[in-house]
Amino acid sequence: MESNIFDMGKIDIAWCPGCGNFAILKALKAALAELEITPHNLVMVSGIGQAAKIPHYLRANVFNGLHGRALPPATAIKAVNPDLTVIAESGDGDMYGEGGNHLINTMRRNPDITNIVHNNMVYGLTKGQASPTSRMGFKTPVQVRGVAIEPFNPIALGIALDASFVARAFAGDFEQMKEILIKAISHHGYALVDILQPCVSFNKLNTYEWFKTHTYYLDNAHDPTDRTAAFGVALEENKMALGVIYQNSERACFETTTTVYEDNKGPFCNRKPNLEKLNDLITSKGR
Ligand SMILES: Cc1ncc(C[n+]2csc(CCOP(=O)(O)OP(=O)(O)O)c2C)c(N)n1
Ligand code: SF4
Ligand SMILES: [Mg+2]
Repeated sequence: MESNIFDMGKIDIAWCPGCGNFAILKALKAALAELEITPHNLVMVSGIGQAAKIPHYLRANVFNGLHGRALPPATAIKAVNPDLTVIAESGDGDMYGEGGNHLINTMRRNPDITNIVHNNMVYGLTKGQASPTSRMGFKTPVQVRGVAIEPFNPIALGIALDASFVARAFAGDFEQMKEILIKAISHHGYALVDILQPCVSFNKLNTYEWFKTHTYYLDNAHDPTDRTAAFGVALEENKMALGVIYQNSERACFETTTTVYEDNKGPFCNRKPNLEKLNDLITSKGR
């Protein structure tokens, strides 16, 4: 097998054989290597879940946060050291359910981070409850009569909030997934990549075959800078579009608009703490 600078050597991976997470991990490592990013310059941030274990399976700096709370530390890490490549990666339950409020406000804030979501339409780690993206009618040990509400649409949400990069990929297509990840990581601003990922143990509805027959690739006729057209694509019902659906490269990033970089462009993490100011804050004199 071809070696990759992000390989961890012989490690135990706690995913089921056949899980779509393996292909996502491989595609991410290949994309990072092609972009010539180095492990010491990469920070992987995640929450809790099967997908959220991914930072433990590649060589990089890791911040493993609370359930649903990957985006705030990812935003902060990038803000204090804009030279780093920061990837926030978790599952659909973690990012779209528990972390939904952070998702909304991170899209609005537009930090220069990549947000990869393993969308298996189920809670995998906790053994098969419905997630926000579970399809109507999906039966689980908790939703015994089937899910009764429409699934959450992360692509439509991203376009509605003018998230600066919104894409969808499929874990069953390695090459396309890698290409989409390369574009997302290269994008300057917040980039959402929703990856359709089969969970072979707890989702017997949304299988590799189901995803294949319910998706199609956007062709060159689609202009990702056309927000209205992108919104139309996001709302399509029969098949889900794969590829870069929306991109707005005009939006300023959080790191460039935050006041700490107004007069001094050097990374915040390299500055000496202003102890006098800090003391004033603590003693309330600075209020
Ligand atoms: C505050 C809190 N609530 C609930 C849980 C239990 N819990 C752990 S992972 C998880 C869902 C994970 O689902 P998803 O993000 O889709 O990841 P997957 O396992 O499917 O990859 C839940 C509900 C928790 N750890 N913390
Ligand atoms: S439970 Fe599902 S998501 Fe978790 S490792 Fe197994 S197949 Fe993958
Ligand atoms: Mg999930």
